[in-house]
Amino acid sequence: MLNNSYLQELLDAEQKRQHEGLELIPSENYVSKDVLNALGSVFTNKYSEGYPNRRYYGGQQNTDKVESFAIEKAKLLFRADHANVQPHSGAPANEAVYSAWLEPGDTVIAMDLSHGGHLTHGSPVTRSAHLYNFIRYKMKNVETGEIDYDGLRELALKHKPKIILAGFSCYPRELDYAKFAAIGNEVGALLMADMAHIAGLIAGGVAKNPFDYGFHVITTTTHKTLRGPRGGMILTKGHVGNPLKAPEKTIENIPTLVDRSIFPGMQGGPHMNNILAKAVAFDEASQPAFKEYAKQVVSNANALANILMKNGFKLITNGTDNHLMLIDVKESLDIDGSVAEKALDKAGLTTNKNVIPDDKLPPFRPSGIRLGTPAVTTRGFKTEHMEKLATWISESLKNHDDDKKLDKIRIQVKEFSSNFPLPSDT
Ligand code: DSN
Repeated sequence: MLNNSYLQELLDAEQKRQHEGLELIPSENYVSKDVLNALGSVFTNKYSEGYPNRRYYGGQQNTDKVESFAIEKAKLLFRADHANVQPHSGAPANEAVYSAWLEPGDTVIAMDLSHGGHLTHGSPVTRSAHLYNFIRYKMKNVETGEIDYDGLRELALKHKPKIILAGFSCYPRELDYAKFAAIGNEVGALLMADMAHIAGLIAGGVAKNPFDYGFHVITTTTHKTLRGPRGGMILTKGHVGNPLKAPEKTIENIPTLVDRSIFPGMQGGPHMNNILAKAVAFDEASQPAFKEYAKQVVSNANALANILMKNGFKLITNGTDNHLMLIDVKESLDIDGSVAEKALDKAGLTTNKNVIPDDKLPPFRPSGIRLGTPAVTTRGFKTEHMEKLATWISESLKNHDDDKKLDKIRIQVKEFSSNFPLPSDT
């Protein structure tokens, strides 16, 4: 219990919200009790600037072992040569790679935000976009989700990017990494993949691993499908050189360049409680049960997408290959994503409004809502439960202005959810 009753009330209210509703935001998940315990552990008291066996503070006999454990587990999970587990989240992980490899003004080719890319892939509102020159590629066909690889190659030949970035935060299909790699190799670009959304699917063996196609760097968050604490990580090929000598900018030196870019380049002390929790989560993701989880996430998403489409909803790319889907609520029901998000919230179903490709509506009331299955799968939902979920989504959206109806659905959601405990309850 917290001493401050106001803060305890807020914590209780959030516990209740998470128990009684269903989390459908595809970038969220429910962590295990062990991950929560690690986050709330005394490692939060410790400063550990530097890396294992090269710290600027004493008392590192335990932190060094924890961080080394997390690094080795991450390398094994993703078939990486090197892992930096210190990034505080995904945005600093991406910035650290840019800063390790680029000079101001250099060019990066990345996916357009409205076609599924992320803010940190060059959205004009970010600091990186002021420092570097971002060029965007898009889908060629929004009905199938096929990326315009010919257009991407033309852009690469014309602009000679230093980085080609594959990755997304709202793209429901699998990328063709071999095509990215062929284009990147032709122009001598660093091949970087931002796998924040699908890291757990890669670890669980149900999504392709960009390293198998010649990529040099993967960035990710650790809290989405990977089901760890909020945080980031950079995985690389290459070899760690002399940490005291400024390395030349070669692909072989990427591990050293990245390490120096994170610390001391842009972060100070790593959050060791968080790194302990990452170590726990990577260990959990190495277990056979995690493979089953990852498989179930994808089967559930596929089932949910198909039922929603059968119920007349328009999905961007007409389905999904991964854990997420994007409903065009403007075309489906002539409402905007903000109205949809609010209605679903009232029914106890948490989603987020999202732009659709080349959206004509603004980001605060875009045409879509994004949803996914990582969290409900953690609670034990199987494909046979997707029909019920799809009916609630569909009924809530169709009755978005009927509070009585939404409240009825919320009670049904609450009753049903009570059969599916959070992992931290058990
Ligand atoms: N905010 C994350 C997401 O929801 O996809 C990306 O950073």
